[in-house]
Amino acid sequence: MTPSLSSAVGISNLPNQRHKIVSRKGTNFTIMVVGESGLGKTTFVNTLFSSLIRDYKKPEHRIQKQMDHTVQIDVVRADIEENGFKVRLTIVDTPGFGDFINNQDCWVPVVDFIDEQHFAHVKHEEKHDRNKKDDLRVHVCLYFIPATGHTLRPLDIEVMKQLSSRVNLIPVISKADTLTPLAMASFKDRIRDCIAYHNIQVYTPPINHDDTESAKITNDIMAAMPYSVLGSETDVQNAAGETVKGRQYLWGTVEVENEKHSDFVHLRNLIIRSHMSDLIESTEEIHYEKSRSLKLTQSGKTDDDPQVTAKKNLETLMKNEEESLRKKFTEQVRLEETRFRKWEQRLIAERDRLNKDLENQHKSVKALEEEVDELIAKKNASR
Ligand SMILES: Nc1nc2c(ncn2[C@@H]2O[C@H](COP(=O)(O)OP(=O)(O)OP(=O)(O)O)[C@@H](O)[C@H]2O)c(=O)[nH]1
Ligand SMILES: [Mg+2]
Repeated sequence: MTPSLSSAVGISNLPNQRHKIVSRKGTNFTIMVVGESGLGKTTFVNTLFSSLIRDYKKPEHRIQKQMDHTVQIDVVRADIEENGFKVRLTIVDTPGFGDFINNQDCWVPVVDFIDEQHFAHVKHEEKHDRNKKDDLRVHVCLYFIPATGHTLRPLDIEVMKQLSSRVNLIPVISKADTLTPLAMASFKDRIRDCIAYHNIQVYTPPINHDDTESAKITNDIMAAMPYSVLGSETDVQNAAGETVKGRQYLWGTVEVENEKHSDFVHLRNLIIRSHMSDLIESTEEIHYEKSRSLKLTQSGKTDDDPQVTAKKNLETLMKNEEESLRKKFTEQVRLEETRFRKWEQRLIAERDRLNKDLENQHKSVKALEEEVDELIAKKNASR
């Protein structure tokens, strides 16, 4: 099944994406937020967590970060589990830069963190230590762009370039409520042009041309990039009188999960639902492989080393096995879905038939009643 962009987030859908061997041990998924100070990164982290774990049965799994100026790289986690599938969701919240007169190299601690996680994993793989718990390789990095309405600043371009060579990068526009829809649309256009001009490699989902529906979803995802986001930890009343997370203004209310107000829901679906699996795979296959080769070169080994070749062959074998398992599972889900749809259709047809029968019975009862009334009237008249 191809997940629709607007469909609600359901943790129970995670197994559809990453259901392989990890199902027993669980899978790690790490998101990182980066950007200038005060753009709402920490607020966004809290908003995302509360929207994901809202109805979660175990209150201890609710994790809330203290709101304040973030001064060091902070890690927030939540273990999400449903139907036996575990996802260890981690968000790496970084201190905002831009507070200093000279912001040159402000991105160094952030990219160092990403590199260190990759290198630590190479080391741990070399030791065949499969029980290492703290795998913090970043699968997706959200870069917060201030909603200036102009275009990317040289600092944004520099940081995004540095990040995109190491990690799946998704640019987001912070505080969507501070721009009008028209200003937001042209701001997005200018950012897209700037990204293309500077050849910044932002995350692009793979397009499956054989599946027109999923190709359309992917195109829609790319058309909405960079995503505008909203953060709020406050409950407000929307126009329909419902209590929602949002921000209240004199002129009205902006709602975090209203698709007309920001791309929050689209972005959440993309990273947590529809493309989590691809973000994990591309991190392993592209970014981690790059770091691994670099580490090998640094340690004087090459990919031709017999030990390295044997390990690579084993990895390829395991990857292929995982891939075939994944395909088998997806196919099974698809068949079950089709079976369910058919059953649902039969049920609807049966309901319609019964309704029709009921209607006909109702009509004949009515006709009989009228006949009885007529007969009574005639009888009374003949008296
Ligand atoms: N208008 C508006 N304000 C927001 C939004 N998100 C966060 N804020 C406000 O922006 C301020 C800064 O938010 P933080 O989440 O601390 O920002 P940060 O990016 O984590 O800042 P640093 O930790 O210094 O890097 C707070 O007063 C938030 O209430 C938003 O979507 N719209
Ligand atoms: Mg912060």
